[in-house]
Amino acid sequence: MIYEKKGKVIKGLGGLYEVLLDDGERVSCRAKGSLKREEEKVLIGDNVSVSFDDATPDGVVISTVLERKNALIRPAMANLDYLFITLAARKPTPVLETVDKLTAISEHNRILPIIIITKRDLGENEAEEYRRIYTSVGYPTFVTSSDVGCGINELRSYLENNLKNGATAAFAGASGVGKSTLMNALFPELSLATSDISRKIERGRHTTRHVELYEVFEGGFLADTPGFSLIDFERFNFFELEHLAPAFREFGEYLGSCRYADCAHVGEGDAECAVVRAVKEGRIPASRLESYRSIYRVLKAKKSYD
Ligand SMILES: Nc1nc2c(ncn2[C@@H]2O[C@H](COP(=O)(O)OP(=O)(O)OP(=O)(O)O)[C@@H](O)[C@H]2O)c(=O)[nH]1
Ligand SMILES: [Mg+2]
Ligand SMILES: [Zn+2]
Repeated sequence: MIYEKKGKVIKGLGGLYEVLLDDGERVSCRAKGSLKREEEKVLIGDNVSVSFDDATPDGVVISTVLERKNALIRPAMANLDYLFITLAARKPTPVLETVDKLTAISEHNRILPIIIITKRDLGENEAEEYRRIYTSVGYPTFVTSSDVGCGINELRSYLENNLKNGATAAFAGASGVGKSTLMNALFPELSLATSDISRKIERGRHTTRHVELYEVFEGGFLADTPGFSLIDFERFNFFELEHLAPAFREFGEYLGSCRYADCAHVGEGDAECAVVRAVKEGRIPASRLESYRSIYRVLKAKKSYD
């Protein structure tokens, strides 16, 4: 007998996927041939149909990927509602441009960015500086220390209130910022592997090596993901040049007010550019405009090649 069941892909390693079926059962299976090609590859977070064929021993396969809300390249996941963009107050020193690339990619994909600043115990001033930047942009921002246990309860309540009815979230950020450590502090039953930065270098840096979704609270999903150092706009097509300014939400109220309708906000004159003026008056963080300009340059150059 052949029959189908629906479920959600929660893990994938070496072509073997784990699917949490809607009836609560978990199955381990491969994807059918056409879903192995790069462009149609199954992603963690995908809602899928699994086909069961009782007549053959290997008769369980993912047969269809259901329509996606969104799909990200870094982390490679589908159907995200929230992205917990994680940076450390210190160790490693954050690259705000990477953080801002992640907020822009989230905005473009209609995923709500949430900023998490970890390791407050190592740099209170830095943590406050980053908190100011991202609260002024308008993102929910949490400052935590897994070492001394601060900020954990607030974050847990936020998750409890927002991660339900299948809502899906993922931690993303550089290797060593403490994503797995924080997930363990929030949900001790997960017991995820973590390791310090010097040991990471010995082991080839990354401790977490695959994306995995965990069911937390009632029907909410949260993923731990491997850290990355670079979000390469040159190599990957995250979005086009015209999508860039709208992905910086705090620019929004100024976008119609520049002197020239086609202003790209890359000049220095605050008489011409309302965004530059807002930065000079302290209404937009300078680091955000810098990140915007750096991504702009890459997307602009890419556009002139084609
Ligand atoms: N002082 C301090 N150290 C922390 C804190 N959170 C995590 N760490 C340490 O930071 C190191 C890296 O933590 P991990 O949780 O493995 O980092 P990760 O982001 O999951 O790294 P990858 O899996 O490689 O992406 C570990 O040595 C942790 O003990 C914190 O709040 N304060
Ligand atoms: Mg990890
Ligand atoms: Zn402008």
